[in-house]
Amino acid sequence: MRVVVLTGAGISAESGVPTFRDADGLWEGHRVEDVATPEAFERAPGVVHAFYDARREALDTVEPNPAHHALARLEQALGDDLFLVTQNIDDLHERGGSTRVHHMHGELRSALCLGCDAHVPWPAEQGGLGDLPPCPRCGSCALRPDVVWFGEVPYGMDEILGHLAEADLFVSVGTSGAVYPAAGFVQYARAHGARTLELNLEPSEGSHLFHDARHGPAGVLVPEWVD
Ligand code: BJW
Repeated sequence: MRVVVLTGAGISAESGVPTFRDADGLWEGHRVEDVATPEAFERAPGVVHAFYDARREALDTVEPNPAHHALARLEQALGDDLFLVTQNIDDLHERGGSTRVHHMHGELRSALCLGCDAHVPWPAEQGGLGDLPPCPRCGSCALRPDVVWFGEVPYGMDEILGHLAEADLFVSVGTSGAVYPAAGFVQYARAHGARTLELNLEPSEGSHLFHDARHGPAGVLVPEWVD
């Protein structure tokens, strides 16, 4: 059985990583839609760097939860028949034991060079704007967070769509279904014959598009489903 699992911010919520659209959904008064754009980075790079610096630093204070560990067990059981794609830029899947994770919206611990397009590790011991060293590949002073902002194309779409088209089962965990193209994966997988299952705290915006849905905390629902 070929399985595609899509995860969103809700899977990391029980680890203490805030989601984007729960509670007031604001970061220091900003909506994510106002911070996570190339225009915001051009207009106010310091604000955008501060947003990502704070989240990167917070990574050291959080741990994977039973949902991340359960998906690592699923990888051990299914091998190459599991394709795990996450919208999250944290590293909790990897720290929970998953070895193949497709980060469609990028990664907090990675930097993207605007000079040569290289993906390089985020510089150690470096903080915000002005402290960033030049790109280790080309020497230009143009590193930015290696994340996918609104208006940019998520990473590896061809590979993702290929796996969705081949999937027997598509499972969506902890995502609001508010952001495309990830919000459209359920319809794409269904159109190609997959069974579809939502595991989310509450019905998402696209809940009605799934064959089956279970609602509750990911830390309970995912282990129940995997084991
Ligand atoms: C729990 C829980 C617990 C809580 N247990 N559950 C079609 C229609 C309309 C608009 C568009 C469209 N196509 C494109 C657009 C524009 C745009 C878009 O979608 N806009 C919307 C606002 C409408 N999309 C884009 O611009 C994308 N690019 C694009 O489409 O390029 C064109 C193209 C695509 C494909 C091929 C060719 C061309 C790019 C989108 C980039 C999104 N970037 C961000 C920031 C990433 C970096 C960062 O992290 O800062 O990604 S925005 C933010 O939202 C982040 C997230 O990954 C993403 C999704 O959020 P997520 O994960 O769903 O979190 P929440 O908070 O929304 O939901 C959490 C859920 O968990 C809730 O449901 C809770 O109930 C639940 N939950 N606790 C289980 N314990």
